[in-house]
Amino acid sequence: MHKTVAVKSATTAASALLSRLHEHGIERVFGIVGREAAAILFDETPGLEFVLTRHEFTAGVMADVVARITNRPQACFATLGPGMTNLSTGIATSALDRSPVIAMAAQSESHDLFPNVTHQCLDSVRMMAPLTKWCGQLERGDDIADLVDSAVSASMVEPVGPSFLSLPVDLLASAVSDEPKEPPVTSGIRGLQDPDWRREADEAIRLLQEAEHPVLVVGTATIRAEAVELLREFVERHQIPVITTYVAKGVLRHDHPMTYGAVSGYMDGILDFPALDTLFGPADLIIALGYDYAEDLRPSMWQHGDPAKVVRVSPTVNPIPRVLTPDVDVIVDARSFLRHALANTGEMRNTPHDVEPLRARVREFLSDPQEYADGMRVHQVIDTVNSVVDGRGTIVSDIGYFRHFGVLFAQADQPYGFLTSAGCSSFGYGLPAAMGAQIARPDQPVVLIAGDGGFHSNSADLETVARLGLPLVMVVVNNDRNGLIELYQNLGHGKSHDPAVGFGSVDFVALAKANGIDGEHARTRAELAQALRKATEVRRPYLVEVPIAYDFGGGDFGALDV
Ligand code: TP9
Ligand code: MG
Repeated sequence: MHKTVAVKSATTAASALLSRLHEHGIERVFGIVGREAAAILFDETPGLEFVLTRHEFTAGVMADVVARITNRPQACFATLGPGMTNLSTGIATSALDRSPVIAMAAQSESHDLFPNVTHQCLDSVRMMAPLTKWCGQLERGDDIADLVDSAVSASMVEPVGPSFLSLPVDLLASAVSDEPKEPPVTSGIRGLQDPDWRREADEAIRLLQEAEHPVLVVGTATIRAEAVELLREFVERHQIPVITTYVAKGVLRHDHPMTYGAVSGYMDGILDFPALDTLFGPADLIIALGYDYAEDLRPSMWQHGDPAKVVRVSPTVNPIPRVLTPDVDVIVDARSFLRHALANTGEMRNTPHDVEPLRARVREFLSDPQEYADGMRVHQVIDTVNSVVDGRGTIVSDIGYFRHFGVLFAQADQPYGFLTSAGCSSFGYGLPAAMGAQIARPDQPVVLIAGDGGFHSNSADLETVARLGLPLVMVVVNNDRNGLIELYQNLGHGKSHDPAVGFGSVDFVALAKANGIDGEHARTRAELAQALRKATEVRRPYLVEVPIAYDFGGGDFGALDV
């Protein structure tokens, strides 16, 4: 029998914390609670629910993706010590992938806070500081709302990223003033703005009007600046090709003539075709709009043909001038730049350069009708997923070799219609990212593509998918190995080493069923198309396992610099 504990009536720091988060528009806290449950129940604030996950990394990534899609901060929570360390890869993801996440972890009681000495006590502030935009610890219960405000403000400034708040358990339980607080000042995402940005922008416009083959290289800061409609108008008016980073796909419809695609350092190798040269060779001006090196579209990828002039448009200072030395540096958000450019760009003399040979190669590659005895090829899987999703929803990719096929071929017609972790690329990201996308877009199909390595590194949250009833379609491409790493073994050594990449086989359909999720195996295009159609119609979680194999030979992977 448990003792009945007297229920405290005063407002606690815990309830003040939750109500302040809610005042910032946060509706969910993703995470796992530990012994601080005695101080915080998470039912204190109507409109703010707790979403229990099986791993803290899952909680961090779910918060990241909901924040990314809604362009508003989201929250995740872990217990002290190991809960906090498990959460750290989720926090690293929102740091390198630029998402405004408010991460929190409990901490030992303030009178017993001796890192590396007290039970489960680690120096979480020192650990999280390098990963975060702002990092602090509650020292007086009454400060809680101010600390939440600081965490939110910092996270919403470009480069957008996570904040971390450490919460000693006794202070969480402490009584705080009942005095109503002023509501927080909320704002959208903001960044730097050079007082002279219009002069730089005018210089960029002058270069644009002189250019024959300008190209827009678009990163996700363009989406965060809510500049997608302006970008579409600008492209429509001036017929400028758009090339995107992995995650900025969808800023134009996939079938728009000016969509020249997302690029990856793997693309020449995958297509066995000089794709980067075709895309960038003729360009005489690159406008890197909302450009961010972390998104893995390296300037070296666009350095083909005669050197092009480069304009950088970003709400941050140029972080590594050695890597990117722009001719014109416009320090402002993409929305302000595009508005200015739409008002000031006159007659253009440009013609979009011809990429038809690349498009023909992609069409030929994707239509591959062959049935391979050792498993489908990933391009066949993506092509089949496209035919069912048809740009209507979100395709989410975990990390692995298959991810680069998704970057190149997955169709996306809305911002974040294709999601992957471009910056951090922790494998296991896919399942929680798909869960977050489904929560943010409840009425749209969400299809996850994950490899056996990444998926099984974080598959415990299948139960969470079932419990929350998220109607995800999960496609696991299974080759019983960490295929991408086998590719690198071959690139570096000319051979594979199985003990470092090979797994025993896992029946992922049985695994899904063990977690209350239906599924099936699909071995051909026809079987996969049928399974996907069924899965998108049932509106219940569904897992399809597809045996696959890779052909590593042939193509040129020189852009990877291995
Ligand atoms: N550990 C973490 C947390 N993240 C990463 N990215 C690694 C290790 C290194 N990457 S991408 C990958 C690894 C081990 C293997 C992916 O294997 P898979 O079966 O999920 O995909 P595939 O198709 O390449 O075999
Ligand atoms: Mg694999």
